[in-house]
Amino acid sequence: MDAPLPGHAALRDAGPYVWLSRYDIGAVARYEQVRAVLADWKTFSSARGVGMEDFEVHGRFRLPSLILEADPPEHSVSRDILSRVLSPLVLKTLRERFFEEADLLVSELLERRTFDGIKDLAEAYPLRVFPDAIGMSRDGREKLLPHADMLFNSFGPRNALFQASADKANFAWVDQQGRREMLQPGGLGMMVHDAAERKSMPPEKAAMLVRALLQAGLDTTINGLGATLHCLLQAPDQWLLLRQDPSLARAAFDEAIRLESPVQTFFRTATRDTTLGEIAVNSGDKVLMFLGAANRDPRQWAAPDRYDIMRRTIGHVGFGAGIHACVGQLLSKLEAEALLSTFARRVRSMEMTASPERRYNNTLRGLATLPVAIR
Ligand code: Z7Z
Repeated sequence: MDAPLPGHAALRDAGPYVWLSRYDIGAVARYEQVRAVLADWKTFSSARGVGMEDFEVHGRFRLPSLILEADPPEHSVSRDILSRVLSPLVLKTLRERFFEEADLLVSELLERRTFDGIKDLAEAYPLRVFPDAIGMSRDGREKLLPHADMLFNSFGPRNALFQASADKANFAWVDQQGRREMLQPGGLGMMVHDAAERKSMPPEKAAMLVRALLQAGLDTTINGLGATLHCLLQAPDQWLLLRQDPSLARAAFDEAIRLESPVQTFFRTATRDTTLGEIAVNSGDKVLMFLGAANRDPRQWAAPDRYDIMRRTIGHVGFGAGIHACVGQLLSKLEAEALLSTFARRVRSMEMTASPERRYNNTLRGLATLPVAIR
């Protein structure tokens, strides 16, 4: 069985709130309690960090995000700006371009016949459309993925994985990319600046919101696309369903997000004494939410380990829930729809040509390689 799954089952079965003495943190792995923590932002705060470190105890390792690591009312201002910029109306303007790029990429892959489903598809597609949609400069885009790898490692312990990725990341460069003068007119980045200005938010803060898009929008979507391809390769019946009806592309993506949960974990900090499933939670506890475990909780899902693109996936926590639910999810779903529906329309058959290799990160779950052949 896949490595984390027995551990997740043990955590769910151990109780509604579990103490992890090795790290001195609390954890929730059942669907009901993960939802309860996500829903109650007053009791389970993000402002002291959503990684393992408590900002009030350990200090801040860099400027906290104005949206991820904030509570209302500060959070609401940032959220409002980003949700306008990532609204259905704005995303409609990207649609045609996203489908054209998908068509070009699938043509190239059909000509090659064999390729790496991670590097050549799951990474290649977002790298072609996402930085352009933001309007970021051409130079240095190859720094985005090493940076994201470091960032998602930084939410976990300061272990060897984190250290190795930190050595390859360039913080200063990424911080620069959000500035107005670095961005193309008409892109989402510039729209963030314009919306921020209307709310009298200073330009340095607007730049941090653009940074949030760059940090949060690429690696997450990549692992979601990689997970979908991997799921489809392992479930030929579901691949057939998708080929027969490519309009199921979004459903295939959403179900892969539920099943594989590319973002596996996140933390909150308890702001008062409370209970979870009648177990005491102490004020100041760091609470680790196992999103991936909740998304396979048999207390919530029928046949939770089955990839079923006809399933009602509503309510899964792969994009979070509550006030911090992924603000960019419509953008990621548009990328998925464009790429996967085009792929399903044009590819007649596909198979894995070797075993995939896992990629390791303290927060993200995904693959390093996925060798495939298509016709
Ligand atoms: O920089 C940011 O504001 C930021 C926001 C969200 C960075 C990362 C994320 C993020 C974290 C996105 C976990 C998805 C999952």
